[in-house]
Amino acid sequence: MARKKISLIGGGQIGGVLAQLCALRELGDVVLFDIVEGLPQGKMLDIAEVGPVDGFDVELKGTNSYEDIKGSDIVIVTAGLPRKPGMSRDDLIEVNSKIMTQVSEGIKQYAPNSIVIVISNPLDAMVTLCQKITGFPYSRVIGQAGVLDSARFASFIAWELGVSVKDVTAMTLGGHGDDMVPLIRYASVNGIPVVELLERKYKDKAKAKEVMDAMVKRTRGAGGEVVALLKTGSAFYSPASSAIAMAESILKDQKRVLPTCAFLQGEFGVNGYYVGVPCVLGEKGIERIIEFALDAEEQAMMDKSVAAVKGLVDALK
Ligand code: A3D
Repeated sequence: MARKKISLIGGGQIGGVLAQLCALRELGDVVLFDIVEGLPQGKMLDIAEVGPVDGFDVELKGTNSYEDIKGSDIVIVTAGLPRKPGMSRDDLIEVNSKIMTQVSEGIKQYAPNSIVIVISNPLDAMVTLCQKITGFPYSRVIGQAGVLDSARFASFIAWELGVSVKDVTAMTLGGHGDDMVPLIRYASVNGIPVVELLERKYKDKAKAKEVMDAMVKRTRGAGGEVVALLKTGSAFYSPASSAIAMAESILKDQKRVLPTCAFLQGEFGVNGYYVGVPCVLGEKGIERIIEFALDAEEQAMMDKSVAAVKGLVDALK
């Protein structure tokens, strides 16, 4: 059986960490593409030379030529500018649309059978554009945002309750913007509702709600919190790890249920837009969208988030 091939378009902060994670986990051979000459070659040489120390053995290639992505099973796209302090993700739409157009044409020509995971912002609009230009089936063009947003929500819950992050389950739905939808009702510690645990901790329902609301607010602004601290770019370790979880589920046909930016055709009352929802990820990409009932409050938050996505996608036209 041939080794899997993973191509990474964009050799910046996230691209470099993606390459290293692919190597450490021996997910397959890796190609890192960037338009800056020497950057992807230098990063891949740097990572490759530590194979004897880390004990991985995969082929790593840096390139400025799209031809090298031929035969890719998965392509992960991070090409595009990141935010600076004070910017919203949406402020990136004009410049990153141009980049995404070029990138998608390259993928269409040289990796027509690949599954594409987009990370570039504004995420929901960039995935939409990538699917339009490649013309690939919706199941093969997806976006990473929800795995990271959910991990941030879960981290804040674990820190608040003083329990291991490993035992917290939490999920966010909707667009990757300030209106994302952290699902309070389904957040749990090994199945025990977080709301109940907060109420027991504070012995006061109002205080418990206040604490939960603060965690929801922090989750929605978590990307901006990192941007404000870094000052020169946005989060890169966490989006890379999140996309690798999705890629691994696809490459190993694990069928994990991960929040994924997926094209909806009626699910959750949304038609014709890419929005974050739980999906089964396997060898075919999105194999199933998992639908479940939202209560009135959750549906209202979802509708608001989808309205923001629509505004953004309509701005592409
Ligand atoms: P950065 O370190 O600037 O890397 C971007 C790379 O893209 C640079 O190396 C550029 O040279 C390269 N590039 C520019 N134009 C092209 C092109 N036409 N073709 C190929 N490569 C090109 O940014 P980063 O890695 O920190 O972030 C990358 C993107 O991810 C940004 O748009 C961020 O906003 C976004 N991001 C998304 C998330 C999500 O969770 C969705 C999180 C964090 C960042």
